[in-house]
Parts: sequence; structure tokens; C-alpha cells
Amino acid sequence: MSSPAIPFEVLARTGKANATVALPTDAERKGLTKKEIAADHPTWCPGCGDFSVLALYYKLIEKRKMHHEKVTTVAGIGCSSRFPYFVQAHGAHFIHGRALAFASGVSLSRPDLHVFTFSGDGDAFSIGGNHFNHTARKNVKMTFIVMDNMVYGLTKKQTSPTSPIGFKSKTDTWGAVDRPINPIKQAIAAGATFVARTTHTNPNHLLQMMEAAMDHDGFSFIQCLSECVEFYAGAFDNSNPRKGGAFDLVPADHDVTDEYAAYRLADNIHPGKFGIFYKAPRPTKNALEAKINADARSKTGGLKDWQLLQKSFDRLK
Ligand SMILES: Cc1ncc(C[n+]2csc(CCOP(=O)(O)OP(=O)(O)O)c2C)c(N)n1
Ligand code: SF4
Ligand SMILES: [Mg+2]
Repeated sequence: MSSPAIPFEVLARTGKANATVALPTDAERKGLTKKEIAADHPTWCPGCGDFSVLALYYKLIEKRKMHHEKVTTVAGIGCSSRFPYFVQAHGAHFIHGRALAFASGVSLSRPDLHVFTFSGDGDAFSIGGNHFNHTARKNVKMTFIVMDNMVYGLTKKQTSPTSPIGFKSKTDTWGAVDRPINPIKQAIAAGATFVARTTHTNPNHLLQMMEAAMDHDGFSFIQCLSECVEFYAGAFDNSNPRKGGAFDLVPADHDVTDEYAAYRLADNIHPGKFGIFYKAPRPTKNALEAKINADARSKTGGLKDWQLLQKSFDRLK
């Protein structure tokens, strides 16, 4: 294998701008420790479910020995979307509802990165609902984790697309009347190729789902129930055995490649089943576009990008 290009900063730091520095290969490099991954102190309310998702994300990076320059953490706006601030890696705290659009650009232009996008239920399914459908149908390679607390937390308790009927909030003082969406069914119908549900109260399961999603070659979506203790306390007690609820797994004999079976399974009433509902191979937009680019490039006679651009400009003159 050829040795990796040495970034300018490394040369500058070592003071050996003209020397060849033997950098360790990826396999030789040590994995990151939690201390190296964690940035800043999370500003969530004590007891917020989002802490658990963050802790498991650190664990995932540590366990899978990912390096800073290979992880990208993108989010929209909301309490949950503060995520990238707390991760010592590249990423962006982007515009409300537009995390997937930004993350798609990153994924398509840098297929070597693991792109993780985090959203809240409002960010993902309300203002960002359109992007959710289209990113799923395009099968852009990334992992999308929605921390669903069934309320707008950051803006202090408005009804979200997953709030149940009757939920009293600042926007529905007499109780919500609109039928909530079913994120799992919506993801399957839109064309997501990996669809799973987990909860912040079951760390082992959450990590297991994150790993499976990360290993999937395509758009992997996880609905992670994550309690807002401030504005919707107890929302997920019925899925937590420690609070008298039941944590029901997707049956072992469920065929995850059967789209209709997955859709029917997702029909269970709240909180429903936990695990992988749907997982099927389909070419990613990344792979399809890479092929178009390679085909086009093979016909350009070895011209460089800037020369191709120049030719296009010249044609416009
Ligand atoms: C364009 C735009 N509209 C509205 C807002 C106000 N706003 C910020 S976060 C948010 C909803 C957050 O809810 P959710 O995505 O569920 O995240 P949570 O805070 O519950 O984690 C809203 C409406 C905004 N920042 N930008
Ligand atoms: S308001 Fe709710 S979602 Fe936001 S940090 Fe507090 S507990 Fe978490
Ligand atoms: Mg929310």
C-alpha cells in the first residue's frame, strides 16, 4: 500500500517540511479514547435521554476504532441537534430541518467518511420532513439517528409530528388532535434501506443498532426514543421494564428483507417493537453517481477537473 499523503499541518508541526515522515497506517494507529472524542460539556437538562445517545456514540467511535478525520457528525437545530458540539470530530450544527441536505453533500463528495446525522422529531419529520423522504429514496449512504422525544424540547413544548393525540402543549392547549406520523412506516415507504427502532434506556440495544446501521451500505435510519424529562416526562415508561413497561423485540423470525412484513410490524401501537424492521440491499446514490462520474471521466482524455471546467466556460463565451 502506498503511504498516505502527509497533511501540511503535520509537516509544519514536526518542523520537517522537507523530510519524509513515516506516519502509522490506519491499522497501526490507536483507536480514540472517550476523552479524545468528548468535547465540551453537554448542556442538556439532567436526566435528558440525549445523554445516553451521546455516550453510546462515543462508545461506538471508541469500539470501532474510528479516527477523527473519518467521522462526520451533522445535526439540525433542537436540543438533540446540539450533538456535534459535544463530539471532538468534524461536523456541523446546521439549519433547522436541513441536516440531511448538508449531510448528503458531505456523503456524496467524501464517500470515505462515516457520516452520522442526528435530529429531533421536529427537525426530522416536521420542518425537515421533505429531506427525510428524499434522502431515504435516494439511498444516500449515511446513518440518520432521530432522537424522538415526541415534543419540541428546545422551544419549550410545542406539539411535534410524533406527539400523540391528546398531548397538551403550548400549541395544543386543549390536546393535540392531529394523527401522529409513524416514523418507521414513513421511512420504509420512502425507500430507506435500513430501518430500526431503539430507546435511550437500553444502552446495549442502542449500541447494537448503531453498529448495524453504520455497517449498512445505504441510508440507515434509527428512531431512538429519547425522553425529554422537562416537557414530556414518562413518555416512554411503557417501553422500560424498570418503569413497569415492556421492551418487546422484533420477533426473531421476522424477515427483514420483506418490506410488507416490516410495514405491518411497524403498525404496532406505541411504543411498538424494537430492533431492525427492514434491511435490504439497493445501490446507493453514492455508487450510482460514482459510476456516472467514472464513465464521463474515461471519455475526457485525462483532462484535469479545472481543464474540464475551463472548457465548459470557453463554450459559453
Ligand atoms: C426555520 C426555523 N424555524 C423554527 C425554528 C425554531 N425551532 C428551533 S428547534 C425547534 C424544534 C425542536 O424540536 P425537535 O426537532 O423535536 O428537537 P428537540 O429540541 O425536541 O430535541 C424549533 C421549532 C428554527 N430554529 N428555525
Ligand atoms: S428540554 Fe427536554 S430535550 Fe431539551 S435538554 Fe431538556 S430534557 Fe432534553
Ligand atoms: Mg423533539
